Amino acid sequence: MSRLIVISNRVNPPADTGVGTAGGLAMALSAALRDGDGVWFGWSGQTVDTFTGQLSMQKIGGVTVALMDLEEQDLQEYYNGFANKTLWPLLHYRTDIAQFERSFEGGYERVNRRFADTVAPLIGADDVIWVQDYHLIPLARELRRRGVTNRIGFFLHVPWPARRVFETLPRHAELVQAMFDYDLLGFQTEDCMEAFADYVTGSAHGSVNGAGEARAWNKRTRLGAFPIGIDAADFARAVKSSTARDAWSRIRESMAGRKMILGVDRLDYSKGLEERFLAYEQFLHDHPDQQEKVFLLQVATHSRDAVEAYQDIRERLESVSGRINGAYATMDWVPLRYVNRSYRRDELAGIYRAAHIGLVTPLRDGMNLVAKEFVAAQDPDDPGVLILSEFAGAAAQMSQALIINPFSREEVADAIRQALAMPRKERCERWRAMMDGIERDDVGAWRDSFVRALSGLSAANDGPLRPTLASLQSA
Ligand code: GDG
Repeated sequence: MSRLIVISNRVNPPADTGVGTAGGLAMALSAALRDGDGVWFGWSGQTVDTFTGQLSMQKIGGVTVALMDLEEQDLQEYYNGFANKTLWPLLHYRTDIAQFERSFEGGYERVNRRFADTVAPLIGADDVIWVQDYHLIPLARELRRRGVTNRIGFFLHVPWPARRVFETLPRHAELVQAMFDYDLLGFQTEDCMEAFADYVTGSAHGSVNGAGEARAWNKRTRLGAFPIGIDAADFARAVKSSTARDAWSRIRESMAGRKMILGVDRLDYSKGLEERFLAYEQFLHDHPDQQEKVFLLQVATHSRDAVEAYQDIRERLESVSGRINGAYATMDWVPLRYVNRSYRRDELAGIYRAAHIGLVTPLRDGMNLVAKEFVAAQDPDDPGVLILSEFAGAAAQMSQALIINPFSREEVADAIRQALAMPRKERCERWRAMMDGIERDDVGAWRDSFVRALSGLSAANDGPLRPTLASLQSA
């Protein structure tokens, strides 16, 4: 029997969907695998003195997981190193802070070999393998070297950058060449897929045809855009839970009639938090009549604390938020509530619902699930307004949001003003159009469309597909 084997760096499904974790990939994968007969393989998050390759199989929150431990050196060189100090900034256009060290690269290759050694014995003849994200780009090459001939697909959760940006990575061609050992490469947006195609034709002197077939290094693979969604039905349940209702009441009470602008992000420099704070300051400056009538609640959960760039952004945010509150706060009004703790997922649903504006302003983002969760949590009869960065993958699907350039304080400040004044009828119309898309293109649809394209099944009885997928499968 054919199973789906999903492989990602961390395997951390929430034990209870109401609790959740901060991180888009974990939420999406646990939703995609829950109650199916698939297996989710990857790192346990634990380190040991010497790598053993031993697997621990468990069932967590309805998902079968296979976990292995890594060594401390792996954590430093592969995870904190190549993944989070080299690739993450590079893929988010931050060549200024990307670090290139050979030890990182060596650790990355070693851990990818360890993943391959450990998972290969689990793979049955008919299994379909789906590798997730930038941590594991060379994994298909390692599996092929070990004789694995199964279908293997790869999905990139983060952006694929412009060609000349990617070329700043030393030995970039080796990494892309390894991607040609996958049968299917999935991107969040058409834009990212086209940027990859541009690399193939411009840097690798290969070709990409109209059906998404890419050829280079005497190999071929398929390209497709598969925008990820949220578990809309599960989120609707979370919004109705008593925990969500309690959180809603608590925050509404604390609002004292003021309007709430809300940001929810992992504390990451790609999320544009400093620019967001400065844009909000601009809004307060430009609209003195609005002071004391609004406040910004920013929930920013600590993330990747071991990486210096994350310590830097934390310090900058503490300083900017302190300055704004120092300049504008009054006896009974704090303009910026900056919170570094994380909330249960169902509490978060209640907080989203209480907000008048969702402020989602990443400088670069593969998709951004917060934008979708914010919309999914709204009251259909009186929804809040989403302000969304044009550089989030979500903007390609959510054109009814107020789309802004997050680098322009004035543009973001104007959008806040527009959102606060937006009539209910217009809010409802924009919300309905976005909500239809969220319900239709949910995480199940994302999984099914990717797996179907990878398995090469006929789309004839499976309803409409996006044009890219349709052309992929008829090719
Ligand atoms: C990567 C890509 C892509 C946040 N704070 C809390 C909390 N969260 C949850 C949110 C959301 C998730 O974390 C964040 O997802 P995003 O998609 O916004 O961002 P990344 O973590 O950077 O995810 C991204 C995603 O992968 C999926 O492909 O969209 O572009 O960068 O679900 O709700 N959850 C809880 N408490 C918090 O305080 N429980």
